[in-house]
Amino acid sequence: MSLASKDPLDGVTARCHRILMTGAAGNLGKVLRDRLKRYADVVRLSDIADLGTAHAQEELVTCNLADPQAVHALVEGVDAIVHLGGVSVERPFEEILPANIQGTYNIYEAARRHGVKRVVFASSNHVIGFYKQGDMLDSDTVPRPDGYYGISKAFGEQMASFYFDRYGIETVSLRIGSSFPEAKDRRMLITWLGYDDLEQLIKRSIFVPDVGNLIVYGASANRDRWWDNGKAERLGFKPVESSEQFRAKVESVPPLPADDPAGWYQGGAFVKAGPFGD
Ligand code: NAI
Ligand code: 15L
Repeated sequence: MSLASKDPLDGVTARCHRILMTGAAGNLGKVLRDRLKRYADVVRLSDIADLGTAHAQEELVTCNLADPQAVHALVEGVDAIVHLGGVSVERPFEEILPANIQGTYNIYEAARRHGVKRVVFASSNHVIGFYKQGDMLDSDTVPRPDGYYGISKAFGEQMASFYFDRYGIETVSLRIGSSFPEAKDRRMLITWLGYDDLEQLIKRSIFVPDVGNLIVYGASANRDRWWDNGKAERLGFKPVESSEQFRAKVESVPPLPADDPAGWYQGGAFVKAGPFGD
């Protein structure tokens, strides 16, 4: 095996004492709730919404990410943070601001004050949603957010950059495509991220040493791509799933009309959300 293909997790114990996952009551939080127990003695699960009852290895904390004191207490004693919490779709700025912008600042400040050295930030393809479908982008592509939600994720990526340069807190920002049980439309045949690949990305983002401040795309090994994910090689990420299994079903439905902007841009329908409150 050549040095270039050496897995960066070789010789690394992919297990720690306590991982915090925010947004644990959400769709991806539910998927990762059990899976994260493979990598930590204790998984601290947090959300503003109901988390049910605590099972083995779990600590449950109800917490509004917009509350700095609550987030400070939430982060105490953790080794790594998987930050999924926040508004996950396009919404008015007044909703995005506390959850995603104040909330992400609170997470980084709490990480700094408690000496937490690794954050995995759930960013989004909506950071680059106003690039045309078919444009080939990479991790260094200048953001073109498709709404307030995408702007909040670009802000989170910049938070990560600052907290690394200033305080040495390492972050992997995952520009997740579409992580659902199935690819539901033509766009998702390209943006889909299966749950096993999501788990692999999260695991590597927590444990691969010396990542610095890294931005990678979260997509499976789909047939067609808009993202050159070369930076993910730093993590040794090798997706094993593919959206091909959904192609026949997706393509049995007529495509979007040619004049629908949802079919022009990488962010799909997010580009035509809003304006709000007129
Ligand atoms: P989700 O909306 O199902 O989960 C988000 C969770 O955050 C919810 O349980 C919600 O209660 C919680 N939350 C919202 N505001 C909060 C606040 N102020 N304080 C505490 N918790 C709050 O979203 P999903 O699909 O699970 O996504 C998880 C993360 O991944 C999100 O950050 C999302 O933006 C990101 N992402 C997800 C993608 C996907 O395909 N599922 C694609 C790209 C990014
Ligand atoms: C996201 O960022 C959202 O959180 C998710 O619900 C999907 O809409 C996804 O992007 C997508 O673009 O498919």
